[in-house]
Amino acid sequence: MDAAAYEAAVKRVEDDPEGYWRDLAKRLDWMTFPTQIKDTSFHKHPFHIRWYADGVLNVSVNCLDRHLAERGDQVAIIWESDEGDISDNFTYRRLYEETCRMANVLKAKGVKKGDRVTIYLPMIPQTAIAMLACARIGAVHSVIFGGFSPDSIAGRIQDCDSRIVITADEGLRGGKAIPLKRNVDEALEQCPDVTDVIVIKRTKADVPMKAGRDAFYADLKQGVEATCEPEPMNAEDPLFILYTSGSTGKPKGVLHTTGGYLVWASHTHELVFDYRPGEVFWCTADVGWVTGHSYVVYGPLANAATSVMFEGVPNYPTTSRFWEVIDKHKVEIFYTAPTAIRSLMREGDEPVKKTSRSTLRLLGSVGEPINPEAWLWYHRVVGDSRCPVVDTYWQTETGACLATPLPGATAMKPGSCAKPLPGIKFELVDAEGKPLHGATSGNLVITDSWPGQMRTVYGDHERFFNTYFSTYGGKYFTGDGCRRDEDGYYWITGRVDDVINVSGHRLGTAEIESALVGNENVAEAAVVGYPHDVKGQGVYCFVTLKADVTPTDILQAELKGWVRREIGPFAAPDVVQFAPGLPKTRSGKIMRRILRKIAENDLSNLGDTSTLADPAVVDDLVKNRGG
Ligand code: 6R9
Repeated sequence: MDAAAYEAAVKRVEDDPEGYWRDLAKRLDWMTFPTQIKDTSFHKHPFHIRWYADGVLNVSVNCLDRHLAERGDQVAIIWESDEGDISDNFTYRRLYEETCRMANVLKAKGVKKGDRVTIYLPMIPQTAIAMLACARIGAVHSVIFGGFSPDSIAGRIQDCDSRIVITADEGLRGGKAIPLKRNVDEALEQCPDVTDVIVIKRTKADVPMKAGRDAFYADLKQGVEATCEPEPMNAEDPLFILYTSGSTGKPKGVLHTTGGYLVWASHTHELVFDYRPGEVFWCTADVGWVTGHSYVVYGPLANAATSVMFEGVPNYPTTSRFWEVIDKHKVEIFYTAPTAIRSLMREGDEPVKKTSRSTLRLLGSVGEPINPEAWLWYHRVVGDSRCPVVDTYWQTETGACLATPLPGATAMKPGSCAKPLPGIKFELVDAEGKPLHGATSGNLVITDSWPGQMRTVYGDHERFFNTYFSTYGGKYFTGDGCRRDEDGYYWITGRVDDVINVSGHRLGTAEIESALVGNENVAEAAVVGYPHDVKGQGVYCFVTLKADVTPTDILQAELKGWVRREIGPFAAPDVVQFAPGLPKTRSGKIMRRILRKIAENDLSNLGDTSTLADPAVVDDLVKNRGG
């Protein structure tokens, strides 16, 4: 898309929204093409978000069947193993047959349209196959990132009342085995309603199998047919649930539906990455996060792309790993996260320069703000100054990309996600919700719906409204702060709520606090993020111990390990500081602003502490800063 085409699209969606959104839906194969296009209201009475509501389609047909005639022998997924010892190509035909087999296995287990299937798998092709198999029979998948702990798995299984779990014996990441089956076993002690666990063999490790509940997929698959009738799905039938952290309470089950989600994922995959038929596209995200859903699986496959699925990590076996994989599989488009870029940048240019990367045409970034230094290094060293960088801003809630520079249409400014895509209406508002104009900073809201928007919080529609639409009445609040410059470019400055972003992983500080107070030694905890060179943000915990407990280094380490186990290794605190008291207002509210400043070591800016119930606690916190 060039600049004129971008302007024309922005104008068209303004002048003829129905027509624009209807045309966009034509990129999919429908069993019944929708006559109802957009039917949305962000206001409480009435509040609803529906797209293409009378359309009928199946996501797996759009990702597989419709490509078979012309691209059956084209590679759909290139799988690259952790060690690099195995790579395996799945053509569209093979992926189709494997998906049908898995769909038949699920059916044989009694899974029906609308049932929730939990997927807790490593980055192996069977993960994509499991997702597509659910889509084929109309089951709703809930993928849980392999880094989550048994407790986190249990919470997610219970929340969506899922009766079946697909997992693997073990995962492999950076040469380390991850005990997936063991984690599931432990989680299921709290989930008596789960009737079936399907186990895929990845490492062939010996794992306990519970009779009557657990079965190896390899056995279930024997003799199963490689065709399976797709379930006709209404556009607004659920496709998946993905749990994500918010500023309060337990993680929310973000629900995406069939038609609008796939339109938006496939449209943005083509538009944002300027995807051209035959190209190899590599998104490094884990399928356990939304980026993996939309840009490893659904977007690329709907577009008949060749998508790389990478099991490993950026720095194993060597810090050239990413670049070697690019050369090995002749990757044209590469999409990763700022935290990976920053950690590789620290290793210097040599591990990059010794590889060719001559196939690369476009680079992408996602997950957190990218600092200009990392952006410039990515562009200059990785992309040899010849590949545009698309800094794509979006969220689990938004389904797929919302804002990014478009190669050929928008000039790039390092660190800015440029402008919203046609049809996405950004607005900056002040704390009272008053719209701000021109070059300014404010809270980022979106004033109208787009097809890829989440439809509800699973099982709690009220929470959906309250979380996103009640702060600034009638507008979707992203939770992000943002600056708009004199050219109308947007610069995301990070979350303004109690969500932190650690290595691109979203965490609610409330979740970590609740894990900490679950420890028998802890009376109270307050958690904040602070700037971290590689991870973007680090986790800083202020912990008040129970009266009879002695603060020791051992206890500090124990609490870090505790959070690791309670939530997952990626949530492990960087700093635990024991605090005899936390700064509170007289009404008992913890003043997080002050804690953030202490964590950031910005001690000259603590602001007014006179309203605190006990201003002296601040002196103690400052004196005993950790780090
Ligand atoms: C896709 C994804 C969403 C939060 C979002 C924002 C941050 C994502 C960004 C970015 C600046 C970008 N974020 N992309 N900030 N520039 N290009 O990451 O979803 O895990 O739900 O995180 O990530 O703060 O609100 P999710």
